Amino acid sequence: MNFLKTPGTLFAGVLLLFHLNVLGQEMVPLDIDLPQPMFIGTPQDFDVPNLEKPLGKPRPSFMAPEGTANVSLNKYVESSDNNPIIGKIEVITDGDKEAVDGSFVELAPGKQHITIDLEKKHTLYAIFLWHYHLEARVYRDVIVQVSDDPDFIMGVTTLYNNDHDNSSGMGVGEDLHYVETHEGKLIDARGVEGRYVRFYSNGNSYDRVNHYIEAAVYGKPIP
Ligand SMILES: [Ca+2]
Ligand SMILES: [Ca+2]
Repeated sequence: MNFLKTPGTLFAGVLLLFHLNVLGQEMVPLDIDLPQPMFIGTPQDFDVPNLEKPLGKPRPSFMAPEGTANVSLNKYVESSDNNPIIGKIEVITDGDKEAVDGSFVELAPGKQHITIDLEKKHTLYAIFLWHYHLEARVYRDVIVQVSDDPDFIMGVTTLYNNDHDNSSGMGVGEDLHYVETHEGKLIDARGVEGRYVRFYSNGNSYDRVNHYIEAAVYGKPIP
């Protein structure tokens, strides 16, 4: 019997490769609870360059090492706007991702940032981000960084940057603009290590203010 011609054996082999990464850690699907969708479909009629095409189906599960968890839940968040227009900074890590009144914080117009303190250094695998999904919007200059420095001067890794024209002055980003949906934005954290995660934005396709419903950082503490 020829092994390679047995579909079952081939399938098992592919599955095994899929579940083991190069370090031999078992990889498992990172399934997260999604909030209620507030609109159907993903409109694309935005006057925004480099806009990501909608997938047209639910996002596939993200694979992460076994034991990866939401390490930002209820962690302290600092903001460049200490006196939000609407809501409280704490909603960003309270676990509630629904797009309803009271579940979001609205920050001042222009470039603003928030920083989550994970309290210790972690290995990070994925970040899920919901700015606002009550209606379809595109947030501008979304930049996500990780560092051990609370001031983000030393040792900064940029995981995402869609500021294609450098209007936020942090360097040109090659990542795509995207329409906010209930699925949130998934950012691959690529196993980067750090204690602080910072998120920038610079207004959105509807107005100049900035919103956050939830930011969930998935990783493992470094022993
Ligand atoms: Ca929340
Ligand atoms: Ca820009």
